[in-house]
Amino acid sequence: MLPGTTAKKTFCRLCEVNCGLEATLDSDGRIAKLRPDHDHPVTRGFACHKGLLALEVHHDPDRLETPMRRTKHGFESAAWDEAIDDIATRLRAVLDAHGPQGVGIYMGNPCAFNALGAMSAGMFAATLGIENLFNAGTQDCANKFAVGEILYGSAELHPIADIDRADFLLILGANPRISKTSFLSTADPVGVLRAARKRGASIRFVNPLALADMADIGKTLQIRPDTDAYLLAAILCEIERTSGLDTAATSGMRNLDRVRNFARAYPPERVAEVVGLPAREIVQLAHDLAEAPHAAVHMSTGVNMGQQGALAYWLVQMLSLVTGNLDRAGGNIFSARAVPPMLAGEPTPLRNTKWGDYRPPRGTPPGGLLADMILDDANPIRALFVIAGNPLLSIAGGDRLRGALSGLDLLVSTDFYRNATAELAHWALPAADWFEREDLNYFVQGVQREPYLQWTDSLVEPQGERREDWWILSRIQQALGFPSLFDIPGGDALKALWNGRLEETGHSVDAIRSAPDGIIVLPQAEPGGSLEQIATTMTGKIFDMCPDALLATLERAEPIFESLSGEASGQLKLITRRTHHMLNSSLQNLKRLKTDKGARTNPLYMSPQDASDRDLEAGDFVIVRNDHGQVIAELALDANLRPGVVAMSHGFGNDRTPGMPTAQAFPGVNVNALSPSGAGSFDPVSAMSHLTGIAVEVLGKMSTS
Ligand SMILES: Nc1nc2c(c(=O)[nH]1)N[C@H]1C(S)=C(S)[C@@H](COP(=O)(O)OP(=O)(O)OC[C@H]3O[C@@H](n4cnc5c(=O)[nH]c(N)nc54)[C@H](O)[C@@H]3O)O[C@H]1N2
Ligand SMILES: Nc1nc2c(c(=O)[nH]1)N[C@H]1C(S)=C(S)[C@@H](COP(=O)(O)OP(=O)(O)OC[C@H]3O[C@@H](n4cnc5c(=O)[nH]c(N)nc54)[C@H](O)[C@@H]3O)O[C@H]1N2
Ligand code: SF4
Ligand SMILES: [Mo]
Repeated sequence: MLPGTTAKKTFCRLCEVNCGLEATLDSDGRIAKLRPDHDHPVTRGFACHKGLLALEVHHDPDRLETPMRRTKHGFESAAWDEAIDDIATRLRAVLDAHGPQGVGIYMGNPCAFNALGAMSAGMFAATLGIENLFNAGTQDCANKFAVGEILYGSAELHPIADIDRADFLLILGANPRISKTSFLSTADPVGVLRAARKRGASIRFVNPLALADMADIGKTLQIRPDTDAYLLAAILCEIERTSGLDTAATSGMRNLDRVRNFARAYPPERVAEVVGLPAREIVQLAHDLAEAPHAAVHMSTGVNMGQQGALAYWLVQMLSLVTGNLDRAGGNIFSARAVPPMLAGEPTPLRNTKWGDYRPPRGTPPGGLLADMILDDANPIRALFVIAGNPLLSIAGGDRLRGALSGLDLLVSTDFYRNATAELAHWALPAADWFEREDLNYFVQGVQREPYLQWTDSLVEPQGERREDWWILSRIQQALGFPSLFDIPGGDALKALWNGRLEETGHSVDAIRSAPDGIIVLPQAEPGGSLEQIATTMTGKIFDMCPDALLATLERAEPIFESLSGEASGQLKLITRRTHHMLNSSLQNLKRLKTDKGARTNPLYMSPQDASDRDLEAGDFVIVRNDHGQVIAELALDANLRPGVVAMSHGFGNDRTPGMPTAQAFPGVNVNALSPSGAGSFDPVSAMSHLTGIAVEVLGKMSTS
């Protein structure tokens, strides 16, 4: 290390791996360098380029440094007092006219990696009585939250694939090389899978996109998009007809009949055409899974974002359970955790709304209703606080959502940048970043392959007038005359709030803060006994394999199956696609990620066969359209895509973001203009949006002119 410099340990908060990092501070106290923490007991020097580029976000001259107020002449810098006063005045007016129903909050994905920010947003909502608490989860994993609540009693309980001990691993809707997994936190997921393969485990991916760069790890079964629930049902059906479901593992459990009757409706021969896989491959998959000594299943966002993510996730639980792999080594296990799961209580009934019934998991309404709820005549949302999010690009709605957000009486964004959503805000408020605040890796508790707790200090003072999200929200609460986190005796809000959740497991903020490098490695939980414990907590009796609250999702399966069966054979389906070059919309302003042409925007990927059938070539501009909207995109070819499937990345569409000039120079298009919104756009049991497997039409641009 150079003289005058100091090294400080921290961890990445861009994705669920939370890689350990080491920052070097120069003699001025500025962060000069960021590198992987090679001494980290769990992540062991693993990190990706995105995590290291967080330093460029920290130093980016385009970052928000002061509160910015939108005026007729564009955005103008203002003092905090002025911002808070104006926000409080406008908010009070909305509360007076509409009550708390007139106010909404949207918590973006980075709230998952901001221990105090997330807590404070919840407290802000509770203090003001705000029920419209939207978050990125309904675009990501609300199906998992819902099934967790209904089956296991908590949105936070998710048995993870025990990769290290499994003999057979089924991985649906995940691309571990690009995204590094979700709801299964492990450093170097590709290396971990490769090690499993080397020791003899069989691995199968299920994905419309062949994961060719992981072909040595496992074969991809190239499923038709948005049909995974039927594949899973058919596997269950084959297991039922071969060996029955009434096994030692399910003995005495409630509602086995419901599971059996559901599975029987979807034999492999019946679903083969809809899922686009030969019946014999499905039968084989069922035998591989059922006959492996230890089999594990991991299902991720590619399935979550289909129309039936909750059904698919429930079926994953059932497959794991009936094959004796749930809560068992080498199967799916409840990982150890230092933050106990928040219990959901009895599943709430479906909420009846004019846009259809839904059950909000964790109280979250469907993101796909945001525009409708703002534009509603009877009970409109008139003020919206967007905390670390970019709903204009990340949720469905396109121009209609833009119009709705633009017409609000108050739109406030707290962010690092004036992103596409913040451009529409009355106030764009400058948030402190990862290096400018303390934090705790709370979100991944319970889904870590190697469980641990990590604390980070703030490494530097917030630059300029940047402030932590909790500070901003607390100032607004205070201005309205409500108690806030500023009132916590001793001023250590993080400690006061998180100690409350940690004490049950015998941990404390002080203990983590003073642990070497702020890390406490937790012993892995011994599998076994969890279902009995869950049943006791939930009903005091026996485990319910199919609680009533799931029936609404089971009932949708047949009508959706019929409509998929009836689709025209040439119907193109648009799926999601993440890339190495982006993290949702978060890194759009980094020049370094825009140097490679392939990374600059978001082309429409198509299989060479589909392109030649349509006389299209790479580089052509095409119109992609459907009933929801239309975008014009450059065509790129990808031979790994199943014919009939096209793919595009979200998080682009920065043509109107002067506050993010690099992003604006390479704007790309908002793929969510093509996603359904409003009534029918979400899964009622989970409020999860439908964002993959969307029917589209692709036209050569010239042909319409
Ligand atoms: N079509 C389609 N749509 C999708 C997806 C898809 O695959 N396809 N994926 C979905 C998924 S999985 C997700 S998670 C969502 C993401 O959706 P969102 O969370 O709405 O959006 P992000 O693009 O992640 O934007 C996060 C914003 O937070 C800012 N930020 C980062 N950290 C902080 C912080 O600590 N504090 C504050 N105040 N701001 C911060 C960033 O600058 C950025 O502007 O998008 C979803 N939308
Ligand atoms: N580089 C990068 N890393 C990221 C992110 C990012 O934007 N960029 N985002 C982070 C976030 S917020 C999240 S939630 C995680 C997500 O992490 P993952 O859930 O692992 O997500 P993806 O890598 O997008 O993998 C989804 C896969 O599903 C496939 N797919 C699409 N539709 C279907 C379908 O109908 N059925 C099946 N079986 N597969 C389908 C897609 O081809 C894709 O390969 O990634 C995180 N990490
Ligand atoms: S894998 Fe995720 S947590 Fe690790 S450095 Fe990359 S973005 Fe950060
Ligand atoms: Mo996500």
